[in-house]
Amino acid sequence: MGKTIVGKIIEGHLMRGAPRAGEEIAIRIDQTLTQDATGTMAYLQFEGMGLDRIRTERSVSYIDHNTIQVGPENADDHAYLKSAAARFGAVFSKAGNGICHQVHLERFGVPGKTLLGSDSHTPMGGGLGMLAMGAGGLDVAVAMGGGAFTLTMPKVVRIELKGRFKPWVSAKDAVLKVLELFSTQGNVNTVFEYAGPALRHLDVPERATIANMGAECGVTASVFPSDETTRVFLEAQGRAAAWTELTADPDAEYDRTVTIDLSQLEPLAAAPHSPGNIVTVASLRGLRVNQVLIGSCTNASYRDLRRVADILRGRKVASDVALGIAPGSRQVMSMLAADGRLAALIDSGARILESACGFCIGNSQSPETGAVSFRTSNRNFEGRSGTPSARVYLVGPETAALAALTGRATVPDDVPDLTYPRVPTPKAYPHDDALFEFPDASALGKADLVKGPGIGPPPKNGPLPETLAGVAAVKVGDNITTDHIMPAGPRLKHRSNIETYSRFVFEHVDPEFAARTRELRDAGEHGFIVAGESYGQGSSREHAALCPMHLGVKAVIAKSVERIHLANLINFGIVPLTFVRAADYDRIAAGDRVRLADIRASLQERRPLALENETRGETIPLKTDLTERQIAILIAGGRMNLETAVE
Ligand code: MIC
Ligand code: SF4
Repeated sequence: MGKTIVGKIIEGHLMRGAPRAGEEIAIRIDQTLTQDATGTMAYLQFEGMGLDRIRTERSVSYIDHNTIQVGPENADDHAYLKSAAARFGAVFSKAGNGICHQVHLERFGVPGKTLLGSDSHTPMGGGLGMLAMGAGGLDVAVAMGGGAFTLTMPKVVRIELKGRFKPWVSAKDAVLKVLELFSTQGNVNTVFEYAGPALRHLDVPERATIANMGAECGVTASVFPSDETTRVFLEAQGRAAAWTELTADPDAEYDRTVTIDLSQLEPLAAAPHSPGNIVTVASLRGLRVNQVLIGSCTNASYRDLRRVADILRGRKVASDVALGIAPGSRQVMSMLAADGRLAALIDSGARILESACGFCIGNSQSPETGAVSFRTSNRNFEGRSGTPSARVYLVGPETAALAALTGRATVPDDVPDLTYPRVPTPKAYPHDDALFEFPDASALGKADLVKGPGIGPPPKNGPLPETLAGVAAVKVGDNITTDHIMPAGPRLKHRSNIETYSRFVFEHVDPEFAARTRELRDAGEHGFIVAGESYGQGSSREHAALCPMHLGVKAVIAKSVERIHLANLINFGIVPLTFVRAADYDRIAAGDRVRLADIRASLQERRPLALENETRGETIPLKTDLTERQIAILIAGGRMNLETAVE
């Protein structure tokens, strides 16, 4: 039987297990990336596990999330990460170099390699034919130390692309279509593998946009073949030697095949407050738009911004719209500067923002109360923009540029005098690697670690108690994202200080949660989180497990839990459980006294699990789908407590 691309990469990296969909496997990781908001904890854990140097082919530590630097916390983290990169042997990418995923694609990604990143949009590397996956910082730390990455062998869905985009329609609309077809739920342990005649017309940055937002469907990765287009891109980046061809065998078997005809697509948008809430821009026509932000790892390539500049050239942004543009990398910014398009953007009235995550993580550019904001980024969770009442629509760069000009949701028919600018694939990308610091053999193992006052060792959990007994500390609904659990924006600067950051757990869902749960912990009670479907979707931030752990949470009981968050819960010793009957969700209320007797023995002996709701005098059957390895981690109270964290 022929092999899929995913099958080929996994086979070449398999360290343990049988690559049959649904089974646990462990694979070798060739490259890792971290960013500053998750990387500080990842490197602290690397240190905490006693690891001495990086053993991957390439590990890069990016500074891109926390570049606002109000107060010393962010800069302290940057200084620590710089010193850790020198000591342990990572490449350090300074602030100003750009967003990790965009820069990694440009300068380091290699087709056929595995990439593990402490950021959920790491799958963007799939645009280059990598098996690129997001994970919690602890899993990435283990991979940096040479340890295997354990995952569930995914099902592979083939997405066949045919046809060609009409003018004003682009890669973002294609991936919004994928989101419409697959939604943000129910795609755990699946990989999307792209194929079909349309690939000829999609260059690497467009493929990367599509791979990037697979994360919103919850898939493990999205993978494109490595073909002539990939070779041309790598050559233009001065990295021709990194190219290898990688395609699926013609008789490869897929779990399912879906075809999308790009020529049938029209401009789409993800409406508030979910990336899966897909509507046509035509259905929004005339909607007043207050703010337009173009950037993020999804849509800030040279191709995207060149087109935006050509649309805006010689025109002015509507007087009641704020337009901000954040090029994805320093490379993109300097290309726009060199060809005069940066000037066209400035002349149009755009505010040029730093090449960083910035607005996307709610770190800046919060819109006015009740505003409608059109953004080219990938997440529009309620409140993520920093303005709880804002309505954020995710759109492609063309739709964003038109809205900036007119101040309204605009379809191409509304602007018949505008010609759609064509963008040729660049023959050469300028590559000045001056903002990277490459490891220097003489500093390896020697460079001093620089730790500001807020940077302490990561907290550890105790072993799992025999019995869990306490209170349902909070009850939340479906689609709770890691942004709900652990807000970013202004709170982001506390990422390396768990004691402070944990005060903000569920801040906007239940502002009393942190104080109440901490009190319970101090009174010797265990905290339980009760949730609906798809708990923990969104980011890879392990703080969404680490901080609840610090507050004494011992178990999450949900209808379903998303992949990366599930792994993070286990890594920090929080038991993830699901209802046998989804309707039993209604049989627990916040504040109920609950008990899971003999949890250690029950997990080890794989006995049926039952939650006693002492307040109601009822018993609720629960289940887990944990492997031996995961049970061992939970019993130990988290992966940091295992003697051999690096397997
Ligand atoms: C995000 O887009 O939510 C982030 C910020 O990039 C996160 C990582 C983080 O929380 O630091 C992600 O996607 O994993
Ligand atoms: Fe940064 Fe936004 Fe991409 Fe996350 S989604 S890596 S915050 S640009």
